[in-house]
Order: sequence, then structure tokens, then C-alpha cells
Amino acid sequence: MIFLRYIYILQTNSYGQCGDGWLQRGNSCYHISHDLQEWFHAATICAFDGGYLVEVNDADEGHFLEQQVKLFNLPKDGAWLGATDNVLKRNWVWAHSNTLLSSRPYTHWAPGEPNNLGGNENCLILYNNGFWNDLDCGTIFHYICEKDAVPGLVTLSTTLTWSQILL
Ligand SMILES: [Ca+2]
Ligand SMILES: [Ca+2]
Repeated sequence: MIFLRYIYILQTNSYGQCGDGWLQRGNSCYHISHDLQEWFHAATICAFDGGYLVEVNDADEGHFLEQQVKLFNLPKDGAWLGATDNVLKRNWVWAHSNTLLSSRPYTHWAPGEPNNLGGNENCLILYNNGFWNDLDCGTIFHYICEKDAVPGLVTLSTTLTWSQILL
């Protein structure tokens, strides 16, 4: 019976490649936070979890994230995305890959944004309505982490001997 129990656990894990609390879409996993953090703290927490503040690579990913924040109806109306113009003023960069937003095919700024209100809006927020805005990085909001979906445990399980599995 122990034998069967371990097989069951391996199979369960292979279906849940992203882990609890993460959504899978293609090769990426996403976690939408319940807690509220400043942008830099959010980025640190995502890194600690093996990921990064989410980057929107294309329109499909953008639409997916917009749908998710609408569904979650975030209590505080917005989630940090992983872009900032803190380093290169007025040049928005996806922080994890150091890629200019202008070099990607999709952005979804709200009308009139980014407006750098008060000269101090350097981080990218996604509102529940699906639009983007630049805001003060020190404001606390939800945040979305992204990480690579690990290859299925099929690979891992073939490297285990039965005696290892039964340990
Ligand atoms: Ca991405
Ligand atoms: Ca703004």
C-alpha cells in the first residue's frame, strides 16, 4: 500500500506543475497576491518564490492577466506588473529581462497614461478594469509573480529508483 501511495503523490505533482496558489498558462505560472506590497518588496518576494514580477510578453498574456484581475476583483484595485522607468527615465523596461516595453508588441496604457504625475510615478500597475497606469512605486498594491512552469515530474521520476521513492 505504501508503494501505491507514493505513485499517487508523484502523479498528483506532475499535474500541479506550478504548485499551490499558482495558475498555469503555457510555460508560465502566475501567482496573484492577497497581500499588499510596495513594488520593490513585491519584486523581492517574487524572486524569493523562484520567479519575478510578471512580464507581459504579448497580447495573449496581457489579455490573460487582465481577465484574471477582473475575475479576482482585487480588493485594492490593482496589481503591480514587473516594469519600471526608474532606471531610464521615461523609458519603460520590463525589469526581469531588461527589455524595453516599446520593443514588445503589446501595451495597454489607460488613456493619458503614463503621465508621471507629480514626477514620481515610475512603476507599472494593472487595474481591475484591465488598463495600465504608472504609479508611485512606494504605494502598496497586490502584485503578480510569474515563474517558469517546471517540466513534468515524468522526467524526475525516471531518475528515481524504487528504493528512493519508498524512502
Ligand atoms: Ca510573461
Ligand atoms: Ca499615472
